[in-house]
Amino acid sequence: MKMKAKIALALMSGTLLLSQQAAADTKAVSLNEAELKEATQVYFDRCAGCHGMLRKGALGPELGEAKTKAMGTQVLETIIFNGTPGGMPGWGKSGELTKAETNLMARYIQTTPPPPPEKSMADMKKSWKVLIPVDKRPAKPEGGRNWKNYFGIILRDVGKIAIVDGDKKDIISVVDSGFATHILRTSKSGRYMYVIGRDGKASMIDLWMKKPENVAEIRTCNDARSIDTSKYNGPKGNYDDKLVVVGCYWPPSIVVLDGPTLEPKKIVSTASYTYDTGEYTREARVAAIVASHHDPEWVINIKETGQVWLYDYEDVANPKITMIDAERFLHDGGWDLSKRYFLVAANAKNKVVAVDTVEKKIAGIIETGANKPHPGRGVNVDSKKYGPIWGTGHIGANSIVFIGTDPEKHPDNAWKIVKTIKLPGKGGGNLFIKSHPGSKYIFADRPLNPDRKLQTQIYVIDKATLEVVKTLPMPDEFRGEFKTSDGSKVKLRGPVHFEFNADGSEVWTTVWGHKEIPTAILVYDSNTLKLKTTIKDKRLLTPTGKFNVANTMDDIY
Ligand code: DHE
Repeated sequence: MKMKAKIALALMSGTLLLSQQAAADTKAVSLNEAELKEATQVYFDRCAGCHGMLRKGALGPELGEAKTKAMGTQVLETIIFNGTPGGMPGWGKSGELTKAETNLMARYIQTTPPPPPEKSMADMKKSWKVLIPVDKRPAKPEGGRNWKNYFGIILRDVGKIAIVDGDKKDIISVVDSGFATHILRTSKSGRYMYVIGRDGKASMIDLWMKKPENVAEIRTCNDARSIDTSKYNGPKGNYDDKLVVVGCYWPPSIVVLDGPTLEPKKIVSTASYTYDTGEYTREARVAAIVASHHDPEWVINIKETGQVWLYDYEDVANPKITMIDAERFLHDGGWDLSKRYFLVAANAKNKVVAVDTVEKKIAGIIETGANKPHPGRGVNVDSKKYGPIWGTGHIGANSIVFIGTDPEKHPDNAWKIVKTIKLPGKGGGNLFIKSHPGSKYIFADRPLNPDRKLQTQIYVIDKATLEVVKTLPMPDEFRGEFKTSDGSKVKLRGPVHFEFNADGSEVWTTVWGHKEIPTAILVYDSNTLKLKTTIKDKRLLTPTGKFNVANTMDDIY
């Protein structure tokens, strides 16, 4: 079979299945010690998130040796370099991997994966540091700023967080965090920002300090994506600002920490059995976590086993866990408008699962009709026509779907798709969608679309009509080619992720970019859609997620 045809077949199949003829072309591959070391690190940094540490697949397809060997180095190289229409990034095209690194990775994934390291409570304790003890921290907010309108902005590739004043639009401080920092969440009071790095390093920033700084840090595991805090205050006790939970990819586990100091309190392994076929799954990773407002519980989504765990943290040493069978492979999601139902994407199955956190059972499982729903936290709209609805976009398709979320007053719409709209142009690439009660619009990005024009636009959806009414192009100054230190030329990836200021009058997005090229925060009026300000600074390197204190405290989206 010709190489082009083999690549087309691999792309079309989505699961990278190959013909026997392709298998006949394979040759044994081997890596020397230095190559193995480098490739293991690159795989961990770039590939394990989607394909799994043990390469059994989740958001991305499984990469078992039999399959990858059958595909051969050249096919794999082409896919790694250019990406796929199903949403795999083109690592070479974006300038993140060189041709040599692409070749190395194509060979590496044809070898047996090395066993990943384990981690114990003793390891964790060794890394725990209280940098500023509780009694040495400010007794009240310092600096006279409106700290509840601060934004924490992830500077992904440099492992830092920029704290930006949402009123004054200046960067107050830039704080170190973990490797390839992923997300942050605030404590219930908003005072602390809790940050998680992909290396499992959790850190906490005190926003009451004149110049916010880290006050404690700990390495909870080797690979993590989620963090949240306890947010229940009611008849069962006041847990505001008391506890923190980290969701680990490897070792697959839940780690509970003390809120004010990050002292480790409890580790619970999530390795378990798939909900449907009952297969033992060592790599049962923790995806999204949210804190319930109805009970002292976290909603914890176990990706590979397809279960949602309601983790009751009242007795920290002896937690109670309600295991709810849902769907594989759970990824990201958010609350409905009432904050009773949690909607999470089982993105490899093109489904959204709605969990009722009061009745502690599945409320509905909805087929989205499109490839790989990826809501971030999703978007909530109180629609005149449909009642409360929640929406998500897709990585592998241009559909945005809206689901009815009110079984009491709008039972005919509950847990059904009430409306599907299409983003203009072909292909998906959407990662995040967001709104706020203070805005008439919903904003959607599309940084993974292969088409340069579609990739660099913001899509504006009218909440009243649920139609795309406008596209906002990335400003011209970020559109050209930029030179990196090794002389190569890169194009900056388009706007990614949105967050609103506290009253919802502004929507902020960022030019994702490249780790050597400073980019910017774009601040739009969320109702007139005018670009109000471009916040530029040489420290703004790869800004990705943005989290406003007031909106994160109260889960507004
Ligand atoms: Fe994320 C949320 C996992 C790639 C930016 N991402 C999440 C959540 C999970 C997840 C499980 C939900 C956390 C929660 O709510 O508790 N992300 C993963 C991956 O496994 C994946 C696909 C591949 C990887 O290797 O990490 C991945 N994520 C990315 C990116 O490439 C993004 C765009 C930039 C980056 O950090 O590398 C990215 N993810 C984000 C952001 C959120 C997020 C900004 C939070 C969205 C919000 O509005 O709350």
